Amino acid sequence: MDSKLNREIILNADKVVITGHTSLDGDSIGSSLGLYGILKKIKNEVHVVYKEVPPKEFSFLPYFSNIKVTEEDIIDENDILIVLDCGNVERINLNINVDKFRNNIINIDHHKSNEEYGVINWVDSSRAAVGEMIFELAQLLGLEIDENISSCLYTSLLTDTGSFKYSNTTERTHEIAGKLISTGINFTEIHDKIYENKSLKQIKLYATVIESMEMHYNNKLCIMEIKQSDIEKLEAENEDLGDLINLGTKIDTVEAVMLIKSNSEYKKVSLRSKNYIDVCKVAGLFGGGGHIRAAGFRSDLSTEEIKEKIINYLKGLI
Ligand SMILES: [Mn+2]
Repeated sequence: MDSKLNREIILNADKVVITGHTSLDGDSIGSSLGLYGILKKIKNEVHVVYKEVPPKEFSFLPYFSNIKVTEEDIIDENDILIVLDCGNVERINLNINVDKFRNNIINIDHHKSNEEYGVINWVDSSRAAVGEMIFELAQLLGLEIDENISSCLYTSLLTDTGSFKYSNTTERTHEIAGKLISTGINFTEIHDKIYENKSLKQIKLYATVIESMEMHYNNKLCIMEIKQSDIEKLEAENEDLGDLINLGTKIDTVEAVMLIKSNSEYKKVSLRSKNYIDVCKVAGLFGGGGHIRAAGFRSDLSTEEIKEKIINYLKGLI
């Protein structure tokens, strides 16, 4: 950790603004609110600010109602902006003139690709979640982690490790989780709020998608489709669509999954794989991209044309 990251730098600032990356997730928002609770113990002027409205699924978190949403550039000369879980300037969930205020930015992150855009850059890719780093920061500053802060940081650990199952989870992650639990948090409730909170519409969407499943190559390729008309019929919203693709990866024989969301103008296709298919390459066939195990693209081709191209490409590979 950078030794410049100390109590003085916090206390000397006029105000401390905390933000995360765009498309907020559990780590970004959990670590922001956790840090807010920690710094509030020594400073009045601490704010969590995003330009995007935070997802309401995290509204159970302590301090959630203190979040300020604004598109204005609210950083002044003697302020500090702490950016959490955000690898590059483009993803900062706040409008700020980075060139002008570079010396005000503290960048705390665990993405390997972090571009070190701050005056202090604490980047540690061995950390499962930024929530872990905020826990360490509290220790360093000698500030107590109470139950409210623990709920935030536990959410950050839980979501970025997929409930402590991804390979980024370490002994230290579990040690920190243990210390958070010892403050008395209701971890069962946190788990339920995050994972057992689907709306009825969302479950009905599952049914539609499961019904559309088409299997190829000895059940190794699963193709699913959801039409705009299905979504409208159920009066579902975009945020209800998030994890539909995981229905395919749950099948034991499946290696690759493709979910086609179609409306009258274009198709949006999401791709996932489990072990060996590089779906980023598949997306590349259509001008898209992403990661080896998760990728996507948009296309004006018909559903049949997209399917055919992908099925042909995977011949001999899957
Ligand atoms: Mn993260």
